[in-house]
Amino acid sequence: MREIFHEQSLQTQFMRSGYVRVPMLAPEDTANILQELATLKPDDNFAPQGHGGFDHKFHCSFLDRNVEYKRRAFDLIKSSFEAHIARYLNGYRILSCNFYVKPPGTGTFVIHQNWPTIPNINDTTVTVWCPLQDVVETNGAIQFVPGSHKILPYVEGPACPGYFNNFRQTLIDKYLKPNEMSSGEAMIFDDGLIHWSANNDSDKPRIAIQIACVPADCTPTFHFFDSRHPERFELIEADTDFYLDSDIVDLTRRQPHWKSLGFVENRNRFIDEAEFVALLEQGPALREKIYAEIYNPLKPVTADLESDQASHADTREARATPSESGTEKVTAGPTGFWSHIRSSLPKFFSANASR
Ligand SMILES: O=C(O)CCC(=O)C(=O)O
Ligand SMILES: [Fe+2]
Repeated sequence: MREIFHEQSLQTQFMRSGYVRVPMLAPEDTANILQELATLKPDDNFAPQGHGGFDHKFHCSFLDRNVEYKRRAFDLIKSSFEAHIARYLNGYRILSCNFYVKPPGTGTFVIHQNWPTIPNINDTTVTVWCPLQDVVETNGAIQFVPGSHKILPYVEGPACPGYFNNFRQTLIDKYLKPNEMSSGEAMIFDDGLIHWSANNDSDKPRIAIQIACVPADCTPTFHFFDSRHPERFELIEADTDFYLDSDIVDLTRRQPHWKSLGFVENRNRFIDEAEFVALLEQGPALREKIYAEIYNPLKPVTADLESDQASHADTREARATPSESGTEKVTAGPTGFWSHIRSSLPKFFSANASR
């Protein structure tokens, strides 16, 4: 079993609910970051209108198109948090860092799981989320479905909306719970946990920091979905620079310079509320198995990947050519998954998803 936290009580709590809340920044750290943030100049001026069909109404550093800004934001956040994170997490390193700013009166998120950032989706990557002012439900506190991590092998991504796509409003009405937090506190959560935040209905921007952390012994990867091969994901090496240099739109097309690390099966499928409730109930047992088995050093997780990579070696060259926009043949996978994707893609980052 992977020891995610130095402290056993945090590990136990995290494995059960998918998140822990911990003190992180001192007030002077927060003030210093806000001061530095005021000198940064993203292209969207912290009030985005969306681009390329992605209709986001919150600022996210990754989604901005000013690469110099993205690098400065990354350096500022990394240097401010690295030592604090090391106090809690055992053997994890920072992969990417973002400011998330919701201007007054807007910024509703789309409900999601974070994209996998390593090959094995049963292993644990985490997000550290730290607000720079107090947060409550009405100014965009982060909301979780407790215990929704590691209950279904699902890969979200720029072309793959959440497996709960058919009951999003129900999640908001019945399952998502807001977390009131003080400025400088942090949530450390499993990237598979279902999360969301509502509009910022206050008269001040809601500023938060998100830091994606990966086990230092894993190679970070992006799961690329190609509509011509809906049965699989291609694993693309994707370390820090990948997120700094790529635009969200780039990630929906195979880029010729990407380094392939092989393929994994696409097990994605949409479920309904009844199955979701059943999976939440079975969660502790499902996770016990995953936590216990998957890190067994006698059964290396790379074995499957290597054989999969070999069996697909003949098709690799064809895949390196990006497809023409809108001309790809739509292939219904075993679950009819791709047909759903086409209809929901433009809405993926919609600020209006729940309003
Ligand atoms: O800032 C927010 O409200 C959401 C952040 C988020 O989705 C994340 O930290 O992964
Ligand atoms: Fe997220």
